[in-house]
Amino acid sequence: MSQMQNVLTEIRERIALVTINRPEALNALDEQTLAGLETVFGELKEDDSAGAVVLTGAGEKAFIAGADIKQLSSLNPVAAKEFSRRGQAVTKVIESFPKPVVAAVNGFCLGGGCEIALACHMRLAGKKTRFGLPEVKLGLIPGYGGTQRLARLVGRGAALEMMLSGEMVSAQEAYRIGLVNRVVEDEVLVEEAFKLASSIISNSPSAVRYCLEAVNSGTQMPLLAALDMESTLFGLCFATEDSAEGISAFLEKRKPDFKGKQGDT
Ligand code: CO8
Repeated sequence: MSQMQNVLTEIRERIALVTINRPEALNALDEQTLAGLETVFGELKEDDSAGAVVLTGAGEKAFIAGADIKQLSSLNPVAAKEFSRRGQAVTKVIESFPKPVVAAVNGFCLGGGCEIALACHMRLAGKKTRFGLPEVKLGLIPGYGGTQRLARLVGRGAALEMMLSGEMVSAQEAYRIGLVNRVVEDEVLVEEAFKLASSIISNSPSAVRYCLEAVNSGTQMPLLAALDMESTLFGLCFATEDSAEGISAFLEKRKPDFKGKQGDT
């Protein structure tokens, strides 16, 4: 694994802990940090020693306090569009990652940081966490997918309230509107994210991958096409050793030993 100053990676118990590491700037996303995230996720995709990712921010104050506002100050409209596309590319890498990505959201989760959290597959928040899309206060709109992913996750009304007011919401409010899966004590946030990731990776890796694919691709399709894709993926499960093992283990009343390999068919 590459080790970068701004993005740290450590693999424990088959789970990669990826930490955004710019605590002095509340982990704001500058170009180097975005590139670091892209590199790390690229490497983890190919790394069989990690079956899931937990993403968090260094220090106690912030997950990510947004895009680096200093870097935004010099942009013209063309460069700003490119800047938005660059961040969107990173959110797409995370969203379409073939292994589960759990955000352990600690402290401020604002702007581009909230958009990175939205791209993760699941979000756990510490009690002190605060979410917000404050871009309107800077004369901007969210540009790393926030206008689209937040509305799809929590619905138009709640998403527009956050976006148009620019105000932060508490972890509890984020839970109420469906922005986070769960709120836990701040001290055990990463541990809880690991527990969730660990329970997921005890299941069939190929089935987990197909679930992610079905939900990620299917939610962008008309329902009938998405249902068709679900059937195709369901069929493909039967080309894996995992389905044979999972079904046999149930019938033989034992724990399955999943390998996550494709079968011959
Ligand atoms: N960018 C750069 N530096 C930051 C950022 C940021 N987003 N957030 C905090 N910092 C820095 C501060 O400048 C400060 O640095 P220094 O010590 O050198 O002055 C350090 O982090 C600590 O911050 P504060 O002293 O401000 O800490 P407070 O506890 O007083 O306040 C807040 C914490 C409330 C989080 C405050 O820092 C804040 O409001 N930050 C900005 C939040 C924000 O507006 N985020 C959205 C940014 S815009 C965005 O993300 C757009 C994404 C899409 C872009 C599309 C491309 C065009």
